[in-house]
Amino acid sequence: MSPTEPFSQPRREAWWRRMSRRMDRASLSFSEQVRDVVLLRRDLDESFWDDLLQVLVGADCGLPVAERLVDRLRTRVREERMTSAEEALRALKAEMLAVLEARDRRLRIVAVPTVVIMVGVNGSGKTTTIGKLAHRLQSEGRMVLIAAADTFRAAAIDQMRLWADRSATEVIAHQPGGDPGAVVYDALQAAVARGIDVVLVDTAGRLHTKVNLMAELIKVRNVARRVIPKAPHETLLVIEAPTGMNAIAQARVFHEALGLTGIVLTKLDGTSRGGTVLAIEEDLGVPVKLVGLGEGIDDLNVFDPRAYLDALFAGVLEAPGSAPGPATPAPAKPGAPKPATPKSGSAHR
Ligand SMILES: Nc1nc2c(ncn2[C@@H]2O[C@H](COP(=O)(O)OP(=O)(O)OP(=O)(O)O)[C@@H](O)[C@H]2O)c(=O)[nH]1
Ligand SMILES: [Mg+2]
Repeated sequence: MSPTEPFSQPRREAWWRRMSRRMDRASLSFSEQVRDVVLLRRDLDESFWDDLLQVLVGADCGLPVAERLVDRLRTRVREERMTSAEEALRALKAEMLAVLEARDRRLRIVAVPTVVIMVGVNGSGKTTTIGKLAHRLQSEGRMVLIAAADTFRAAAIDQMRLWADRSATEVIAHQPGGDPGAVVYDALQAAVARGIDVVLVDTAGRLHTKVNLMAELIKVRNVARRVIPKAPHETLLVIEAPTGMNAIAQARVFHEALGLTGIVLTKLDGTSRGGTVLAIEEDLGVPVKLVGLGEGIDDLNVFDPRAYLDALFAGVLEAPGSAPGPATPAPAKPGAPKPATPKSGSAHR
């Protein structure tokens, strides 16, 4: 296992098979549209290309990405003398894969301690993602410490603690209402003293439009740098996949303020907005590194472009070498307790 690759391959494959079932809505909506609009048509004429462009824009690929994909595809179809819609669609999937595989998506766990700050609007899934990530990193043998720097909501610290307890991860917290910078300062000092591998910093949700709250995040980052000059090694923006194209405006502001190193796309289990990944990455040049597909502790993984596209095109094109899964969620393990998922208050401020 490389130091920057936290999740092992076999586990990833099984997880993504499960995911393709959970992505029902995204793949159904995308694949039904593709099937109806594209596959039923015989000729690769002008209206075929117009319809394909519309399907891609409808799936939230964003117009610039959709146009570029269609342009490239048209050239390829001409050069390779393709005649059927199915051939064109296979080539489309290959083009999308090439775009997605060009990015380095590894979590940069490069220093001891590596500092990861999670930011985003209210209720996007920051605390939950930290809980899941702590569990994953700990189970792979890394020592993790959590800084509960969401001091805005009284319940936020308890929520973070509940998650941390599930992976026996220690939390550094102050009183609600305290200075988030001071929490981070203490956590990083403790991490250095104890040789902790990864510090995960939970922050309060904030609207990107609130200038003073964005300034607070910059302050937290600067405090971190007083202890560890190269911190934060990862600044991850947590975005809910169902937000669709509106996420781009949010992401731009966070990126300008903090210089994001990655995106976590949560709630991919409940959306028909399959193309958002392409649009966000194109606009910001920042890779989607992790995805959340549920409220359970194991429902987080690295973003795997090939498996993602297989899930998206399921029902239209079969993934090579894989039998399509049933369109129902996997049954829960008998006797497995449903995890108590600490709920977010999501108070906007
Ligand atoms: N279905 C689904 N729900 C999720 C996912 N990630 C988080 N949630 C749920 O989204 C809600 C908000 O999650 P939190 O982790 O509290 O979000 P937050 O960004 O920390 O919220 P604030 O601290 O209030 O800004 C919770 O009910 C989570 O269980 C996911 O990947 N899929
Ligand atoms: Mg939170």
